[in-house]
Amino acid sequence: MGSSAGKISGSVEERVAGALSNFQIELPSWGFADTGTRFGKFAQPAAHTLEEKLSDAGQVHQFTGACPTVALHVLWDVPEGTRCPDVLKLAARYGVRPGSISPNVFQDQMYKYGSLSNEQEAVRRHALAHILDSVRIAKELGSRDVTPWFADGSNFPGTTSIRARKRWMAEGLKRAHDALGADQRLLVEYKPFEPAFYHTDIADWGMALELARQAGPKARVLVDTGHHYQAQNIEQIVAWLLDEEMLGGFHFNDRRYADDDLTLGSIDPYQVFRIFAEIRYYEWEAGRRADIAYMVDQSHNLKGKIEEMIQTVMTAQELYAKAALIDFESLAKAQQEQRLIDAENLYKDAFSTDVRPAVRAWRSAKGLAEDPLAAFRASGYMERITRERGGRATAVSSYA
Ligand code: PSV
Ligand code: MN
Repeated sequence: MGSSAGKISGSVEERVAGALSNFQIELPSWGFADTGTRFGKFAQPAAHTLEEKLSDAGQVHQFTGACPTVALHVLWDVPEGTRCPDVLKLAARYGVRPGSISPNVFQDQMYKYGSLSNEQEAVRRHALAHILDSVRIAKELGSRDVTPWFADGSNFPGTTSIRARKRWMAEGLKRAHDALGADQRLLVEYKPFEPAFYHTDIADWGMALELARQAGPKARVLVDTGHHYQAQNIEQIVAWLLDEEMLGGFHFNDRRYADDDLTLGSIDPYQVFRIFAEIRYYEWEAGRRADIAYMVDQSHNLKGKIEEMIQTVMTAQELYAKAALIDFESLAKAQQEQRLIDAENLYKDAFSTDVRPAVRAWRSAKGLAEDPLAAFRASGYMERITRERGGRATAVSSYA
């Protein structure tokens, strides 16, 4: 077990630098958009156009150096008639590239009772056509991952055939998979509830895994950290998917109750650390990097959207750096010898190490500002977009 490639050696600074140099995280375009809750929106100079979203995401990348790609949602960002070369040009102007591509098969009226799992063949066909179109868009944008998420499910017992829906979903995903280019991947996301509250067609990681396997060799599972029941052991799911070589990526966020989309690590940073620890442990054993797309899936209305993304990336970097400090050789030995306290303390020592000085040193060495948040605040960007976009932002003053 363990290869020389995976040996833990070097100072904290060196280990942190080694880990962070290989750690990139994708930003969601919708995290910069003018969103709120179903009770209303609070005005801030959010992005209204794709150009504004790319510009805001470009700021996060400029100051963190860790976010070169932006996840796009087809309906919101690349609607019919959009020319992909124009999107590429726009992204390049702001120093980023298109990342994963999400089809949207949940907003149109026709998807009231589902998309790929809908009882009506015509709706299934329409949803598949949109997903195939998304695969084409991904190809034209040079995007590797296609990341469909399905709101499919039902709200009341007995109202639909769960087994038939399972087969339709499997069939649709297989067709989508077969349209992928050689280097592309289909990442299957699961979610146990919302907007469907009785059953969801892809409710958990086991269903996603089975569907990904049936779809074909380019399909993997996408773990959105908010899409689990309370108290679920997410790092165990991660460990299983790694061991099955089926973990494709993450949608990161934190949660207190349900799919709250709170800032990563704001509620339970130790859980994020444990997830990263499982990944680093796997990589140490395998002697190679796991092929994982790290993505953020958060959209905020109270914190400033750009600042919140910078905070998220900084938090992810710190927690990833802490996990990189675990001495896996000693951990494996302690596990083998059943020295529980020693094993657990290896986690706790790494988690309690203040890695911020090492992270700052890494940023400095890369020519980045040591404190990306302060640097962004000093840049004048917020003042500029507040002037430019300010007039447009309108708070919703009442809710129904
Ligand atoms: C659904 O809750 C989800 O997590 C999916 O990933 C969507 O693409 C995303 O949120 C944005 O609505
Ligand atoms: Mn998600």
